[in-house]
Parts: sequence; C-alpha cells; structure tokens
Amino acid sequence: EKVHKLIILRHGESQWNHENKFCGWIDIPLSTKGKGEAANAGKLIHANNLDPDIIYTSKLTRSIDTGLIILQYLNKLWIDHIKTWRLNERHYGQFQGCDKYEVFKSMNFDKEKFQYIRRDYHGTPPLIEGNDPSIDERYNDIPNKDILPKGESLEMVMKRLIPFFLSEIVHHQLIQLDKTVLIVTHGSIVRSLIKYLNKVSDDDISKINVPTGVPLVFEINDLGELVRDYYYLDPELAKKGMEKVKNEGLKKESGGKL
Ligand code: DG2
Repeated sequence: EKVHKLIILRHGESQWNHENKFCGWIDIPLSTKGKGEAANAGKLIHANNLDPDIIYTSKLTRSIDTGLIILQYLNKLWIDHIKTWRLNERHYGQFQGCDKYEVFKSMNFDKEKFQYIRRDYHGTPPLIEGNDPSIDERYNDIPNKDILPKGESLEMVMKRLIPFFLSEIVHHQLIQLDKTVLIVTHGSIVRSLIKYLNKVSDDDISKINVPTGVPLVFEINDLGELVRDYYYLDPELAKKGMEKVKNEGLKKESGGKL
C-alpha cells in the first residue's frame, strides 16, 4: 500500500499568543520565542527524514514566516509555496484584539462559557458588524468578498476548509502527484484537520488543544484515509504546549502586558 506523508503544524508563538490576546485574522508576527520554535520544527522535520515537496500556509505572517524558517532550515526555500485564506485561523469576530483574561472577566469568570467559545464545535464569537479592518488588500484576489467570515465556529471553519483540503491537498498533491506536503497553519485549522482525518466526534474535539510549533505527521493511503494514528514529532514538547494552550485566559498572569 502506498503511503503519503502530510506534515501539519501550528505556527510558532505569535506576539499576541505571548501577550494572551485573541488574534484570529489580525496579522500579528511571531515572537522571538516563536521564531525559535519554528527553527526547532525545521530541525525535527529534518531529523525525521521528512522532505516536503510543496508548502501551504495561510495568508497570515505568523504562518508564512514559520514556513519560511522551516524551509530555510531544510535548504528548500525554492519549493512551491501556496498561500490561501482557507488555511487562515478561525475568525474570532469581535474578540479579535481582546485580552483573553478580560473576555473571561466579562463573562463573570464563567469557565464553561469561556471555553465554549474557545473550544466547542459550535461555539461562535460575536460577529463583526460593519467594516472589518482585518480584511485588507491581501484578499483582493477573492472575487466575492462576501464569502469571507465575520466570526466563525469550528463548524464554520470546516465548511470553508475541508472541501479545499480534500480536493487540492489530499487528492491532487498527495495522491495524484505523490508529493509530501507541509501545511503551516493555525490552532483551529489543525484541530479541524485532526477532527476530519481522525473522525473525532463533535463532543471530543473540544478537548483537543494544539501546541505552537510542533509538527504532526499524518500517513495517508490512496483512498485518503489514515493508515495509522497521527503523531507529534516531539510528543513531550507537544504535551507541555497543549497544557499551556488549554489554560490560556483563565489567569491574569501572562507573558506580556494586559
Ligand atoms: C489563536 C487561537 O490562534 O486562540 O486566534 O488567537 O495562534 O493559532 O493563530 P493561532 C488566536 P485560542 O482559540 O487558542 O484561544
């Protein structure tokens, strides 16, 4: 049986991950730590003899930059690079730019309500009304801007992501062209891809958190199915990162100013 390798990761820590702020479609760069995490991801990919033929990123700098740092490490900056809004982070609506702890506070410290918005399959942030400054000229190639979101649940993310992922990445690049594909994207996109490929239920997906900068590998057959469980290239590091992400916003202390 032919096995196709798909490497997926969330970008390294962004400046706003560091400062505990909801980012979504706002274009915030990597932190210094995030750049280090990206280089480490390159090292892990190289050490595991994985050799991407093509890279997909979102249209956001933190994902693009992580991808380029990895390719630089692999000496493969020359491979094809596709940037698409379909791999953009979940749009966080009116929470974009807000401090996570402040949002938690505005919910009267109701942990369930806060985690519902962050992690439930159906949890939707309040939508942006009127002009959305995070939708700028980088999306000018999209003929009908009305298809772009104003705030999304994970369910909404999957509707705009999975058909593209299946036809373009799985069936075309991985299976038909037999390429090893590297996808550098965001937390909610990695959760969506795990949910889809591993057939995780709507309830169980709320428990899955994705660390920054640790590559996951999916081995896929000619039918587009997983041939074994997906795995993190550094499971220990991934576990630490997941715990950190899970508890974000619940405490006032943070890496930056509030
Ligand atoms: C984070 C996710 O996404 O935040 O939009 O702030 O860093 O992967 O682009 P990133 C954001 P949480 O849902 O984990 O709070």
